[in-house]
Amino acid sequence: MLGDKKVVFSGVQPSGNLTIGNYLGAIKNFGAFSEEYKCFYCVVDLHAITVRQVPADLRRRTYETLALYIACGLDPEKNTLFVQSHVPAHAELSWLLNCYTMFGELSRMTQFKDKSAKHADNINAGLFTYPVLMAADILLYQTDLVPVGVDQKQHLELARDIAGRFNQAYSPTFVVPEGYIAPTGMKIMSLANPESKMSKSDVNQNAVVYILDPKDAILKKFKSAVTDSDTAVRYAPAEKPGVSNLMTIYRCFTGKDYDAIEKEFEGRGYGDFKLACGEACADALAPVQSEYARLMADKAYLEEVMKKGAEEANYCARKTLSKVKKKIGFVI
Ligand code: AQP
Repeated sequence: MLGDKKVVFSGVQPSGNLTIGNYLGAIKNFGAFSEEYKCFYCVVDLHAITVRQVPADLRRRTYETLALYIACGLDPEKNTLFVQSHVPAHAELSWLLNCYTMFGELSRMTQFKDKSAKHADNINAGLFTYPVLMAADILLYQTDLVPVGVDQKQHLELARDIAGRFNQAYSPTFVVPEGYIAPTGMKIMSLANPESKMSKSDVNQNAVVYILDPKDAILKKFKSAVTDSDTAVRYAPAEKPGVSNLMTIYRCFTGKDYDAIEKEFEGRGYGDFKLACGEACADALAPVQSEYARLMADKAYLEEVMKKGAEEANYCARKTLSKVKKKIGFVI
């Protein structure tokens, strides 16, 4: 709680161009909390460097991610929007929490296993302790609710365990956060390989629809999406993962449920269905894209938002950090 409001925290890494997975699984749902909760939405640049980044790209994407937050409906007057590295308490608390996190716990994290396999030449310690930094992000703001995609559920569980362990070792210090997984977005899968998550760092551009893709690229990507040799538009994730993934995307963009979608495309082939998916996606993203273009032309405004956000976030974060240091026994 902060004042009389419960707290929401979430973040997105500026590690690539944001995808419709990031949009449907996370950002699109953030705005719904702004009235009822005190919301902190962070551009998590410290997390992004667990994978090697080109400096100029990282800097540009930090602005882009912030602009996308706003373009997707997050009003900086109602939400604290900030950049993680502008609030030193994240890195500091992360070190402290490292000492309350077990090696075995981190070894079990599936994201670590996946990313180590993907980046075998750079399995750095940051990749391993990533979930501890994520726990610090969340716990610093005494967060009640964390809206994330289902892929982050395991990290969130760990954050809860770390909070509980610290509270038990000393006395209640952290709110133990709950996750909020959007009922529709869940996990958007790659268009080229529906068995794996759609990821912004995927090297196959056709597998991923970016929020900023122009309409013709969106239509083309949906047209070439992997389906199956059947022709029926039917929701059956195990049997028809490609079509089911497209149905989830169509459902998220149109609000229609799976039964309605099956009826709508009964007796029609995949071609019609894929075109409808592409159209629905492009139509929904068009207003986000034009607002984004307007914001990116006003860098001074984005810098103002970052500065104000960092001040608000620093104020709250420092309070928690000094409480933690006292409990541990540091002279402060
Ligand atoms: N495919 C997805 N479906 C649903 N939700 C997703 N999210 C990411 N991909 C999907 C959610 O987006 C938020 C921000 O993710 P992130 O930037 O912190 O990192 P990530 O989960 O590792 O996302 P990516 O796109 O896969 O990035 P890279 O390729 O850099 O690793 C999170 O809430 C996440 O759940």
